[in-house]
Amino acid sequence: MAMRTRRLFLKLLLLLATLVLVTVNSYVTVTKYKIGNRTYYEKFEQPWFRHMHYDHDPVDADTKEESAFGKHYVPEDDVFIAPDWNAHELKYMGCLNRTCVCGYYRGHVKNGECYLPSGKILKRAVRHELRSMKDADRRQIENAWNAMKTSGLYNRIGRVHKYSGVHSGPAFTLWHREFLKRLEIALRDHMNNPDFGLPFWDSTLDSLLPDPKDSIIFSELFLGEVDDHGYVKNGPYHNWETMEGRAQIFRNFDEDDSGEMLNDARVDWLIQNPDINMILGATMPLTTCSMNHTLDARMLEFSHDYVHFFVNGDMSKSYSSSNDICFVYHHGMIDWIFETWRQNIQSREERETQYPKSDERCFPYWHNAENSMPLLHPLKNKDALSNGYTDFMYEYAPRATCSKERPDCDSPYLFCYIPTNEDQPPTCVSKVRRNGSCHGFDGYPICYWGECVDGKCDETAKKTAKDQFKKFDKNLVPFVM
Ligand SMILES: *[C@@H]1O[C@H](CO)[C@@H](O)[C@H](O)[C@H]1NC(C)=O
Ligand SMILES: *[C@@H]1O[C@H](CO)[C@@H](O)[C@H](O)[C@H]1NC(C)=O
Ligand SMILES: *[C@@H]1O[C@H](CO)[C@@H](O)[C@H](O)[C@H]1NC(C)=O
Ligand SMILES: *[C@@H]1O[C@H](CO)[C@@H](O)[C@H](O)[C@H]1NC(C)=O
Ligand SMILES: [Cu+2]
Repeated sequence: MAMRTRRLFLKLLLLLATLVLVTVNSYVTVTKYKIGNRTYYEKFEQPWFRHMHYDHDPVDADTKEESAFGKHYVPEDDVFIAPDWNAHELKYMGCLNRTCVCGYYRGHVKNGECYLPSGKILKRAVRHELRSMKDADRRQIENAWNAMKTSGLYNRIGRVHKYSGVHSGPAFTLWHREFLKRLEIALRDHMNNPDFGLPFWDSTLDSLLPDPKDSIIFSELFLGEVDDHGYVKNGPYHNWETMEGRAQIFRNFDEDDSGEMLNDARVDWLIQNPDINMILGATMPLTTCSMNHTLDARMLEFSHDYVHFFVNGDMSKSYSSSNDICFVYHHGMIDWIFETWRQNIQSREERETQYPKSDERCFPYWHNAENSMPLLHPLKNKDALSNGYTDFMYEYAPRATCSKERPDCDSPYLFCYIPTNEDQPPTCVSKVRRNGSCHGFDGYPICYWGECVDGKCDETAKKTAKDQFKKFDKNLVPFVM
């Protein structure tokens, strides 16, 4: 009898563990079918997607011309302002090492080092996740962006993406790598301490939240909140005039069901993937392509798309996405995935040579290794495979991690989530903003302000002693433009 009770108890425990696992570490997507007069539901449990996705199909070869075969669309009523670099920028923006770029900062080269006018030596820029930087350091970067916005430099560089960003194929990752490198060169020139590089937004930190748009990342401390119409109403990027002259950035959460954050399952799948096509493969192949890879919905470019769809608004279209700082920070994360994959899978030599084969039946010539990157002269697509980017120009700070023994993510904006299932490692998760959903995380310090009451972060509720891991930043003052 005692034995039976024990077994039952163990069974119950197992069931409970499974339930928790299902709610937090995997998603159930449902497809509805109508056959005859009846409705059927097909349920699919997996760790990759919150929502079902439309199929990514090859492009019909007959529509090659009308589909523009991968070129991105600009609305007909767009008022064209020609993008370009000035003479000073043209001289330095293509640089892949620090002695080359030194003149951009009006420094001088001595013994192979670049000495800045301040006397400091130019180092590799360190790129941090937004929530893993000190507030004062992030402030400095926000001020630099705002100076670039005010002077028109940000929008001028934004137009380089608007009119010539390359998408839907092998050059996508490389074109954006080079674009971010240039934006970072300009950004560092506007900072007192140029040791910091372009920060990035690791949306896997938001993926486990019951409602990722309630993450602290969308509070006035980071990317800003939106008003009832979707216009960014506070934070460092408040009143950011778009390239088209609108007074604010526009975000339209919940507009597109395909939208979702990156998550660990997807990122792990990518950074360990032996198939180069999952990272650099054609995402819009023609039907005439003798496909050597499936159009897996987890391919890097597709995975990247869903975050654009999640934020939506300006982020939903390639011609307008550079209006939103989310674009810059999200692409920083895409570049982190690319770099981590390079380090995990390729040798130094392979990193600079492996590239999907040119084939007109698969993707247009502008994706070929030998093609010049539009508006990123003098570089060709294959030049962006160079080890110079991360040997000399920038590096990534390690990701925030935590463990049972050290349940701390070294940030007041993150907490350590410890799954009850022993198979699942503890992981850092973003805190939630005011009135955001904290459902399912009882006992965790999930609310940045206040307490989790009835599944919502209540700013007026008092903190309790159980918030043992919470660190307060007393010097934090809300950003005021
Ligand atoms: C489906 O429903 C319609 C309307 O109720 C009915 O006329 C039809 O016979 C039904 N068809 C089948 C296959 O049951
Ligand atoms: C730095 O870049 C310049 C310009 O591309 C190149 O001529 C030079 O050889 C590079 N130096 C190093 C150390 O790679
Ligand atoms: C696919 O593989 C075939 C046979 O190995 C090759 O001829 C073709 O070029 C490959 N296509 C692509 C797009 O890599
Ligand atoms: C949070 O919700 C309460 C109650 O609905 C409301 O009074 C308050 O204005 C909200 N706060 C914010 C910052 O939205
Ligand atoms: Cu783009």
